[in-house]
Amino acid sequence: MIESSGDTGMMESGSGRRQSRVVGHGSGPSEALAGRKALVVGLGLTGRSVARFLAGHGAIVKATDSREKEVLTGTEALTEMGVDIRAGGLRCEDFLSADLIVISPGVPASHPLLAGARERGIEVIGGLELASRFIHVPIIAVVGTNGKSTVTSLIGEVLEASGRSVFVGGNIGTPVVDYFLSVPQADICVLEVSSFQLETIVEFRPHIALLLNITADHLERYSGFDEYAAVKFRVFDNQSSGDYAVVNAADPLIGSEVLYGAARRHGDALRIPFNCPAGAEEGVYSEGQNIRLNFKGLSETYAVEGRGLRGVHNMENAMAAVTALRLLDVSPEDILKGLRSFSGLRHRMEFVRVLRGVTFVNDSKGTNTGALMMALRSTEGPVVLIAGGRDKGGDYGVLSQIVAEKVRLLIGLGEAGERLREAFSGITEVRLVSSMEEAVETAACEARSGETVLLSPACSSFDMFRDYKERGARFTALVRALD
Ligand code: UMA
Repeated sequence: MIESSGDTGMMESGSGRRQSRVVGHGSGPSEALAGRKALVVGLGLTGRSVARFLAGHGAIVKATDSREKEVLTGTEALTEMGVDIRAGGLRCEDFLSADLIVISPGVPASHPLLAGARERGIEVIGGLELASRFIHVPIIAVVGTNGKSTVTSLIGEVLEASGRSVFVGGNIGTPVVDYFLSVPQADICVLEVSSFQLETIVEFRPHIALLLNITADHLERYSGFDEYAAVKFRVFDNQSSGDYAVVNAADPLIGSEVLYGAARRHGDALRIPFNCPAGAEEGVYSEGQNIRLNFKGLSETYAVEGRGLRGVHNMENAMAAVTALRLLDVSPEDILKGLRSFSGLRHRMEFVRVLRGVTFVNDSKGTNTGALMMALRSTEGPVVLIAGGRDKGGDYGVLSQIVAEKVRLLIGLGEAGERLREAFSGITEVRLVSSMEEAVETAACEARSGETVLLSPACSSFDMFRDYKERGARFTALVRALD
């Protein structure tokens, strides 16, 4: 069913404005998209996949990027499919001549060029919204400031091991629209969903939405913490009875918005709280290394063993994942097997080596203050911390106490170095360095037996590296080369 502008096709957009719906539920992509004039904004991973999908279903596609064509990758294949590449800047005329605009997560929904398009009733959505209109299998959406990738991977791995055909994607690295490349098409979708992706949802309705935690992040993009948090809660808004909202009961903001009291809002899904106080009659909680699960008449215990799920934060991650897996009818035996065999994620509290009694840990994926807090809480003994990178506007003050307790030396790296020095120099020793080489050399020289050298930057990597993976790989290689 294709609906063009007109009363029946009008709906709220991510920006709250009314806009027309070009593609809708109930029709296949070719039926909905053929002949439509689509503009794809951003030619990174998401934009390239979206452009391929739209062109493959008969849309007339332009794809634009602020960067010059020479530095973009993968555009030749799109040109061969008939996609008109408009590189080297975003132009107003491209925005106003489209029926449908699909933006990449890195492009804020508040981008000024989108306002004019919306005024004209042009639909503006993201890849998550676009793909989900054509995905007719249950979607599990994992949302939260930290732990998303771990929970997404754990759910995906256990489902697959239990014999289900699964697509795992989203913010974790595979664009959601790539679901349509899986052959045969998976019968369940597990998606890591970022706040950037949620900015542009309209009808996106996951069968199970998990909200793990909310702490300050991406304050360079939002007016403040409240706006960032409000975007995350949108994941529940289109859910109805028969769907599930799996939420962290120990997070006061999540509790007041989704679980308790008169202010409770956000959709009609059945709430399943995890991280409840021990002994809770309804919900999920931890006791030592065990998870106790009491809901929908179930009363079960799961032992969380194995290297991949160490640390307090991982107990919370495991509680969330086990809850979703039980809601999906995965057997307790398969879940226990999965908890034992899960090996954790690369660059997330990844053990590198022990040298002369010093343990080296790579947490390059820890790109905000909440992640650093969890990393420090999960590390035993004194820490030589390597932090810094591109500052994201977070308040380092929230880390004062834990840094005072655990960090003997802080090695500040990259653009955020000065802010780190200001925040922590009265609390612990701070030294600024100008490269990862210097950081590792200093750490190796200064750390004593029994201590941990932890790379957990609390910042993004883009001032010095392509991404957090390159940063983590450099750290790991340098640490392995130490003698
Ligand atoms: N661009 C413009 N104009 C702009 C902004 C961006 O033209 O105003 C262009 C850039 O020049 C670039 C392209 O857009 O060519 C990049 O698009 P993008 O930033 O959306 O990146 P993708 O490669 O499409 O990757 C995105 C996610 N990136 C972001 O959310 C920033 C990836 O998450 C995700 O893995 C991928 O889609 C697949 O789904 C990364 C991320 O950093 C890991 N996410 C944030 C986080 O985890 O904190 C939210």
